[in-house]
Amino acid sequence: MSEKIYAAPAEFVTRANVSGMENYRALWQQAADRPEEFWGELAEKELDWFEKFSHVFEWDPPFAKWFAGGKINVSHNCLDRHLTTARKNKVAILWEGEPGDQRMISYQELHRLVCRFANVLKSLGLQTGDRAIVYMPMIPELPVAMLACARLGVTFSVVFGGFSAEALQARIQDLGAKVVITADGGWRRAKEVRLKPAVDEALSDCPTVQHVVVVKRTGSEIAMQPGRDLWWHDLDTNVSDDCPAVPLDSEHPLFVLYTSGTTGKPKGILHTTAGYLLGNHMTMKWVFDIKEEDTYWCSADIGWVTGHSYIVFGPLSVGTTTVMYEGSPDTPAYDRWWRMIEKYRINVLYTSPTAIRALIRQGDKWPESHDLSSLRLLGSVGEPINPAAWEWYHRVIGKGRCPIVDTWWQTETGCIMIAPMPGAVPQKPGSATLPMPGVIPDIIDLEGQPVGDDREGFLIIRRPWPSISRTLWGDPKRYAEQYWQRAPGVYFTGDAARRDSDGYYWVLGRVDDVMNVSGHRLSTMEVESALVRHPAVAEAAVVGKPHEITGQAVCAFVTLKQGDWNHEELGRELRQWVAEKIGAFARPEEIRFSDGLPKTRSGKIMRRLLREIVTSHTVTGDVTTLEDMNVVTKLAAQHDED
Ligand code: 7RM
Repeated sequence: MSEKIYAAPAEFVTRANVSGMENYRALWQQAADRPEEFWGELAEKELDWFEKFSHVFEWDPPFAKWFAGGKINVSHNCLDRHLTTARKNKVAILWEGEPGDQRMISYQELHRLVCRFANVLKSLGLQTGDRAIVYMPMIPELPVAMLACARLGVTFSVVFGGFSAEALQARIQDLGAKVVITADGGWRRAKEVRLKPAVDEALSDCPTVQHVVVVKRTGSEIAMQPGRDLWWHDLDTNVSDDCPAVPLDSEHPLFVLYTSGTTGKPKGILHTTAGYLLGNHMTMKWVFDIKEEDTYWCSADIGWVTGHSYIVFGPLSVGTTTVMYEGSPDTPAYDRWWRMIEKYRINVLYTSPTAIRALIRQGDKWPESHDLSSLRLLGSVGEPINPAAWEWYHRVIGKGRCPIVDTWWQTETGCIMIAPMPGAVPQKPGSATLPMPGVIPDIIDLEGQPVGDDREGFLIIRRPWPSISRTLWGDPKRYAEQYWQRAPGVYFTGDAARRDSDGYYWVLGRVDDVMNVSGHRLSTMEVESALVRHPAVAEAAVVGKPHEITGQAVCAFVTLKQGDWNHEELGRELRQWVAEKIGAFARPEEIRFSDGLPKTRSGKIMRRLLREIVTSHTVTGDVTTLEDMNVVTKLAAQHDED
């Protein structure tokens, strides 16, 4: 691991929402010592309530309740409360479509759009407690639909637009949705991603669905089933701009987000109202250090939790300008993002290691041909970021001026758990650093005992925090088993991690991303990290392959930067390289070059599939979260040729 420590420049620290380590420590300690007072005060001060809560926290393990007795509405907190301030005509959503169209929607205008669409939902018979599925491209109507549901207390589930009809159907059925909100299609890589045909296919067996509302985005030919399917723009012609937000219980179900678990059945992670909102609101201020004048961009897709929390609810709750981009970073060319940062003078950029590595692969000439001087803070999420990518991000994008917040969290945690407050906590590349106030992590072994500093183990969190997922939709038993029983009474994250002597957390990946070579525990990430430091390597994924002698052998899948490489020579060089960087025991037995790696739609490398390829030479497990099946087919076929 890198030994370098990066502190924020003095001018950043002076203006930061939290400045200096002492202030961070004081906040954290206060939350640890008196959690109810800490969260109770913040909830009252930072959120707008219709009725104050009577209890801050109730705990019937493993089921938590926060701010019971309170009445509140997320849509009101994201919109209405800004309308009496100077923010009313501030841009709330700054949207750019892939073809280059753009929309700048003020808080006032967004409020109007949300009220109108909430009235549309009402006219279709939706009421508090009903459920809606949202299956849309990255267009402004997507957050409008989410906020309209939240306004009425209609529990929604956003299904990422890249999911198939089959995956969509399973989610509609599990949620028992009354309405599906969709579009004809969206734009990605200059091609149409068609959505409505998948909805039609999914609805062949979804008796609960009464209506489908369709946004016209691409204008392509689609089928509309009379009576069932309705155009958004038709419904929008005859509704009022006025729709009061419904005062909802603090624990009212806000949304369900499905993630794939280890079994075939998707897990519906449930988030409720007040605690979820407070977690997002606070971390926007603490981690992204949001200032009134900021233009903030999270490049995730809203179909992923990062998009829910950090494109929609967190940013709008604090009243910032949130940028939203429909398409892919390479369309029309690899400088699309840098072009947007220059054009809109974006100040904060939040993206993923996988995106960073893909951009590194294209060379520095793309970012270097744009003025990125508006940037003041960078963020990373989704995977451990390897120090080489961190350093590139810091140097080439941040010009050495911008702190990087490496944010560790999960769909289940609702908001950022471990990350630096950038004006307070110096960064070490590859470490998510220190926990947020109210978060008490630890690292334990198989027996549940803390392992102490510098030792690997399971990352757990000792106490519930406001934005923790409340249950799995329709399956409280599975919730208890998966998260609270592996180590009794504490939240089990499923990640491996270690803590160094400064208390910094180094998340190593999912628990099973660990190899055992000749008795040496070796994280796949450590080897990957070494590989991507080699100038020829763009990305690497490492898995353990069964080996008669060493138990497991290291097998590395590698994609290369542009160039003319001799694979045989380079393979030898890379094996030697890893042996030098880590030790001879880590030397990969095999290096396989490929054009791509199997990834989830949110960009996480699916090592599980690679493990299957190297052990059984086929893939039989759940592949519904895979972004591009071709990558796997090619990798499996490549083996047959060997
Ligand atoms: C936000 C999100 C959660 C899993 C988590 C980790 C991994 C996410 C980081 C990270 C190291 C990070 N939600 N992960 N962020 N690992 N450093 N900064 O990604 O539910 O989709 O995934 O992602 O393994 O458990 S998620």
